[in-house]
Amino acid sequence: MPASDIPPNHRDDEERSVAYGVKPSRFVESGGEILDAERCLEIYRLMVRTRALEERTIKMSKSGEGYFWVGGPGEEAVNVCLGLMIKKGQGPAFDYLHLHYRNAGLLLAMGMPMVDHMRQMAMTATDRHSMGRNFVGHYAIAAWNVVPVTSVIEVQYTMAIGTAMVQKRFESDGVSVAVGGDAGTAQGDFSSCMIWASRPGQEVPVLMLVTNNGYGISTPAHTQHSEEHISDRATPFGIRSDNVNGNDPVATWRALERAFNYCRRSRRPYMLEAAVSRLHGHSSSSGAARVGGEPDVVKIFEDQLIGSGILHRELAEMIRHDAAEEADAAAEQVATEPRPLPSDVEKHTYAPSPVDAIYPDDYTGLPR
Ligand SMILES: Cc1ncc(C[n+]2csc(CCOP(=O)(O)OP(=O)(O)O)c2C)c(N)n1
Repeated sequence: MPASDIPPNHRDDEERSVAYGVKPSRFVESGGEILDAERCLEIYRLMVRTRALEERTIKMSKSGEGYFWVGGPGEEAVNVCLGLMIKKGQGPAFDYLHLHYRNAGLLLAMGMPMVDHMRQMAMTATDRHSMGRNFVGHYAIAAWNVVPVTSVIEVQYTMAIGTAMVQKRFESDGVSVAVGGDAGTAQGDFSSCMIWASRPGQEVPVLMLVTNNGYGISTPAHTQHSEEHISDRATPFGIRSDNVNGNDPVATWRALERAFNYCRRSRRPYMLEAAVSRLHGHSSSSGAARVGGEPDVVKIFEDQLIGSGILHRELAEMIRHDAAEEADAAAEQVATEPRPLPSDVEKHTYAPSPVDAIYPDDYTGLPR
């Protein structure tokens, strides 16, 4: 986009420039792309909040305040940009989300309060996603079309076909977004998704997003993949594809924007692969200690914004401080909340359904 097309923004920037004597840019240029300053600051703030949430939950896994940890430090840019683009709502007129277990930033960008994530981490009875029965990051929000996340990797790609078919049938502009890691793409569900999404004349609007962090638990991707990019696999299926540096929020925003525009308008599939870092290993099972040598997308973006005069170091510190306080307060809140009772174990296996003649209230599948 030429700089002249970028809407003038920026009373805030002007105020900052007076305060700090810096002449701010009205946009950030990176990876051959350009994004306006206001949007960059919004993305930055959400990335910082996501990182604070992830770091606090890692601490919970070590302190005994929570249990198993898995999450997405290093994937903040992809998640936040994606979350800000979602057409949020319930039913086929809106986007459906078929996620895996590293998407906290996406949900925060959509407006989820931190405490909703913390409750799952602490497995409290108040956890809105699973009532304390599932791992952290395994969201389920009917009102936002967030299809329950399962620990069984890759099945989300085949489920996305179903919701995309419904969206196409309803002639909406909704997109079914499926997100997963690189290793999982070796599974059949990923191929099934490509086949079903690209049937001639029956294509469906699935956005297949692959976050490639270079590992499947402890197996390095380069020992498993001979293709240069996973996204190259889309070509023989006639699926449009691209790959992007997920450590570059500006380039990531633009790549996602192109992907969404294509799926919304053409009602066809698109595959985007984002190269991301894995900053704390696979999960708490491998210790979740900070890994050295991986690029840190939050730090990279912060330096870019400071270099462009859009962000001042003191303001960055304030944003980080506020985010850490917010995460601490959420962790403190859930510490005193009730845990599930053993007597509840058979409840809530399926959602109550008035059309279920036998178990309209709470079908557990078990004899009463
Ligand atoms: C069907 C299935 N097979 C194996 C596993 C065990 N498992 C959990 S995470 C994981 C690695 C996934 O790696 P990748 O798809 O690259 O995603 P990442 O965790 O790196 O984001 C595996 C093999 C699983 N959960 N489900």
